[in-house]
Amino acid sequence: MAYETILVEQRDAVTLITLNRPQALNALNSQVLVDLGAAFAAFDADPSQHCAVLTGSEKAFAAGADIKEMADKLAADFFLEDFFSGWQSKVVATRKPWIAAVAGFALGGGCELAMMADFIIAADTARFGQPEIKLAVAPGMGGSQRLTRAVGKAKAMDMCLTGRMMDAQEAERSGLVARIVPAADLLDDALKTAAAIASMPPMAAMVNKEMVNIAFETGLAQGLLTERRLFQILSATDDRKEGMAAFIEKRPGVWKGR
Ligand code: CO8
Repeated sequence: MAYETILVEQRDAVTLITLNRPQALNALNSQVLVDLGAAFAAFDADPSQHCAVLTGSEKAFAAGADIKEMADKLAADFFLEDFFSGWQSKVVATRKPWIAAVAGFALGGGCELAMMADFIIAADTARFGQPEIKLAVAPGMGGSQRLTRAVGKAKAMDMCLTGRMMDAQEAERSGLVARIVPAADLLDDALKTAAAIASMPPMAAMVNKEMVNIAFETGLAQGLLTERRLFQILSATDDRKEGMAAFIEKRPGVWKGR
């Protein structure tokens, strides 16, 4: 399928999605959401695909929501369109694991999109920020919530109230990114990591993702109960039997995906 604002390719079991609006530093307009929604839905539905990588360019993962598209909208437009809600239903709703590989600017909606990923691998050139306050607005795609959960109140307040950028080292120290790699190795490293995830039993990968996400949605007792129930469900899969047999027989497992 051809997309207007992104490039999509399959590398074995890994889907690579590249934001492709270089003239606007990959600013996220409505078409990007339409394209990403379709690409993530196709990825989720394709039984040959088990992990995805979302990346941008060397200069910018994404420099934010598209300010030019939003500038003339009225409050009623934002409200009636329930503007930004599609990011939750079309991107965050992806059930299979995916990684954001971030180089350069990840600002505003760009930082928020990266935080929708299961984790972020950052190039040493990556810079994260929520500069919306400088436009007299505030994050609208999850920044105030996901950034606060990732880096804590002090740093999140610092970022949102000053609009300053955080470099890759600070982002790793603060828990926003999983690891930093040299910019030249970013894509290779992210694709290798995705291939490693894609080689795992697929249902187990989806359940592990769901379990970790539940930690952000519920209290400890309910989270622990849900974890046990999901663990018990996984134990009924053919892959669980195969995984344990393969370990005992000292051979790699062969997964059915169920
Ligand atoms: N939206 C639209 N276009 C953009 C955006 C953006 N977020 N960011 C950059 N561009 C465009 C520039 O306008 C420029 O286009 P042109 O060549 O036609 O003038 C092109 O991309 C290249 O950008 P620069 O020339 O500015 O490149 P620099 O290297 O000089 O600077 C920066 C790079 C620092 C990243 C700079 O472009 C910048 O500050 N961008 C905006 C960052 C930002 O504020 N992001 C947050 C956006 S707001 C948001 O995400 C959510 C809520 C918004 C609600 C608004 C309601 C009205």
